[in-house]
Amino acid sequence: MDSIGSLGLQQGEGAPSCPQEGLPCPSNSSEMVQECLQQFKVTGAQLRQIQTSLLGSMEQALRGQVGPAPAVRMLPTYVGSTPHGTEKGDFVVLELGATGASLRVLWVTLTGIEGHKVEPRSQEFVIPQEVMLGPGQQLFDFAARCLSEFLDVLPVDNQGLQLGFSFSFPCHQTGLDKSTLISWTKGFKCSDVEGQDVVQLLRDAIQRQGAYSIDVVAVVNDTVGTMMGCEPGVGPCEVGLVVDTGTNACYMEEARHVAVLDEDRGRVCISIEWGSFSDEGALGPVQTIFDHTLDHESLNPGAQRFEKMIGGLYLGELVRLVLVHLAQRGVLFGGHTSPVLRSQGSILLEHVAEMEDPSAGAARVHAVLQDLGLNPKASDAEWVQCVCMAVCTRAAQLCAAALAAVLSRLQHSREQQALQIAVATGGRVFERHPRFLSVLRETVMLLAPNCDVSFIPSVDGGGRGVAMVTAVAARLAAHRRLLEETLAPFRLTREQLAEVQAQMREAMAKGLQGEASSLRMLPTYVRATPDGSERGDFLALDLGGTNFRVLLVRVTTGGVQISSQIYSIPECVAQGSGQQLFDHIVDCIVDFQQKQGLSGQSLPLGFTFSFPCRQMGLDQGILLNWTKGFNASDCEGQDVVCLLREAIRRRQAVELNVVAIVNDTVGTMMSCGYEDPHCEVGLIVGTGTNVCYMEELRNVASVDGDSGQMCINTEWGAFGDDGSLSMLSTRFDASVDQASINPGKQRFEKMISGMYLGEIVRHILLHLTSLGVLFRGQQTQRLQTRDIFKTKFLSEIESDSLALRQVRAILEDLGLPLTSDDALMVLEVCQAVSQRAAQLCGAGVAAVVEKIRENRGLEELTISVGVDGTLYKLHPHFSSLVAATVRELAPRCVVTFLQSEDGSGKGAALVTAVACRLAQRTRI
Ligand code: 0WK
Ligand code: BGC
Ligand code: BGC
Repeated sequence: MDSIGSLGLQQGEGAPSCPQEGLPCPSNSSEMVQECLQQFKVTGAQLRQIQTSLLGSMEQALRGQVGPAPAVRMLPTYVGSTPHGTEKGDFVVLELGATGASLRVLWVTLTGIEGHKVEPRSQEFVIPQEVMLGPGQQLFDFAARCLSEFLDVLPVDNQGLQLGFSFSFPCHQTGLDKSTLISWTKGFKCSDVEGQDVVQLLRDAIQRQGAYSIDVVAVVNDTVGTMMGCEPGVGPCEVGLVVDTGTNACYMEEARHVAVLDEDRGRVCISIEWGSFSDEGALGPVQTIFDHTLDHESLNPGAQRFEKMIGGLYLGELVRLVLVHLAQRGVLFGGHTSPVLRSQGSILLEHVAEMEDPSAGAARVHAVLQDLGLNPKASDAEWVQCVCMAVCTRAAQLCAAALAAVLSRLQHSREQQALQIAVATGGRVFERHPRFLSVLRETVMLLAPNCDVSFIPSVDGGGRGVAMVTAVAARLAAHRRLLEETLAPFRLTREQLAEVQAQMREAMAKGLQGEASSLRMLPTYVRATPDGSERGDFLALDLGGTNFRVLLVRVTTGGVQISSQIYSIPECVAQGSGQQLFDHIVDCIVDFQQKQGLSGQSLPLGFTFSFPCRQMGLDQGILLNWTKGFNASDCEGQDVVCLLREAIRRRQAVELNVVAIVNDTVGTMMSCGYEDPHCEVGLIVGTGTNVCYMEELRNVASVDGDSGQMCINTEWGAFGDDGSLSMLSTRFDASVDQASINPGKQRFEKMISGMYLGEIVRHILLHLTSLGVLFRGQQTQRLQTRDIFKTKFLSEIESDSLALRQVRAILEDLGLPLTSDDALMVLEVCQAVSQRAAQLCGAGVAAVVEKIRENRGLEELTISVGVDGTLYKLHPHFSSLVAATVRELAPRCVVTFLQSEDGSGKGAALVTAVACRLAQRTRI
């Protein structure tokens, strides 16, 4: 096996008779050459050690573990799939860095038809040394000038051009069009670029150039362009290997193995950046004095050590250093060197390719050495050819060891013993060094025997591949624009929220004065919050939220004990007859009494009835209209306390003393007020939404009296039913409203509460699917099903602890075939909808607390708001967004939000307790 070293030196036709171990050779000069050539021999064991060590570094970097920096970077490229072949369009491609001191501009037309190719047009521009080493702005301005020069000769518009930027240096990518340069390599060292987003630098330069409006939609590493440029018929290639001035490879890794990505499905292309591999243990033994000298004199000493043994920028230099070494010891060229030979970088890749090419023959080598100012003897030419072959063979073998590490990684990540894989190759070392690929192939076969590898030369250096990625990026960018356009109306400005606050204040004032207003500002006849002197056992009903509850509330000196039972209100009952509904309620009460051993007892009962009621007293409430999916007949316009009492009467042998009817906002305020006397506002954000607060009686036109306060149920759910919110209403709000059982009603509620947010999201997803932005444009039956997208999904999807993968799981349960980009977009839709809801709610609360502050003529108001409702309680960000909006719009109010623990049933009981205490006092 250890004979691998010699493999590279096969005695091909015209190959010089480079000395082999043990073969007879002329005097000590050949020993000295041999000793030099020996240094470039790499054993099988050494190659395996490099393979293993590189694999170890790759896996360490994938795990993203802390600890000593892994030798290779393993950079995600945001390319998640190999080309579909459906990509189409005209693209400009700018290649910088792949081929050293030159950049290339291409015009690539993708037809989107398999096998139908349009030859790209391209032009190469030499980059002056001072530009490669000068200020970054100069380099990008140079690139922008080349772009214009190239486009000037093409019959193209100067508008709306889409560009793919192939930037062949190590970069941290945070998106297909966002990439920060980590460090320069390969003879580049421009200032003010490392740590910068190179896409932005190019955009700025194109802007400065001003000749063309070019949209830079993607930045791609050259290895990725090479892999993506693989002929679909042959591929898909899942490894891209470049050996040009520098060297690197990329490959398709299972996304779940890339720790920095929170993805568990699909694959992602990783740029390995193996040029920086420098494990002393593995590389040390194969590095020669020439490698150390080369590194020491390079632009980036200590960096890119592996690349400096393989990349085309360095092969010539290695040969030069060996020749200088041998010449200075009198072994070559009669001990003479030349100024050219002594000058760094004078032997180029082309020189080595020519001299090493077995078919070139001694004469050609002679000519090249003469161009270098040398006067070589025939034997010199042979030795020089041997040196070239030794340097290149080692480069190919080292490259093979690295590639074998990638193949082992693919076997691991795909749990495949036998791997069949296509590797796209690109770069002038492949194009110019015919033996490079053959040595590489043979060495790979020995280091990775279970891998059947086909090497596919990239047709145009990856330009087409970059265009493919650009096409995908352009599609994603277009989708992102459509997503932003769709969500823009949901992104409310401070001015818009302040306008809602002002409109709400105006509507409150009008409502209190009994003028036409979308806010009914209903007096609740609750004049005070609890003072702690309440006592007794009370029954409470809680109707109108997600659950119907019957509660027994014991108010003692030791506090309040509650036992309750949840009962369902089937839709057919909620939308049946009023009699049926109230009979159902009484059935539940009776069931509860039996379970609690209360049968036959007539406890005072407080009825939390979470619908708009005009009250004429604590125990009288005329239902104005149903909301939230309730629609029982013969109730609107009726006193619901009477309806309950009638139902009780219908159910003989039941004694119940209905003392109070309260709205759930009032119940919540009272419930929290029992703990915190500052609590003078009750807020519900659940199935529906609403707020109540303690208003100065002098401001309540419909109730006599000027002193003291009364709790007002604003019924803000109906805010905007007069059209005052139309400026904020979107087409999706209109769709939800039209499909609701109360179109035109509860417009504010339909933008905020749990019954509607899921539907708004569903309508947006349908719209985005129809635009082809989501789910590849495939409308699914499920997504067209009303209420299929529950509001609780928003809370789940937006929870920080939920990775995208779980978002995907929720959506897949809905039968939605989605990509990771889809999952991300659905998350953004949910965020936009819930953020608007929370901000509108915050603007409403700001209006209420500011009203209270002004009522009391206070500079600053400290107040608490009792809150209940599933959406407010379960959504991960809703409550903080509401609080932030209130702070923004009511800076002179210090507002504490108290989440109600016991629901409004307790509040209803406390209201009943107060009523009973007051009734008792009047009786005494
Ligand atoms: C729990 C309260 C109840 C209120 C409900 C609102 O006890 O009175 O109606 O919160 O939240 P939802 O259940 O509609 O989410
Ligand atoms: C760069 C890589 C690039 C390789 C081949 C290296 O110097 O760091 O990003 O892919 O050269 O061009
Ligand atoms: C009702 C209010 C109730 C709110 C919260 C709205 O639909 O009109 O009375 O407070 O929902 O449950």
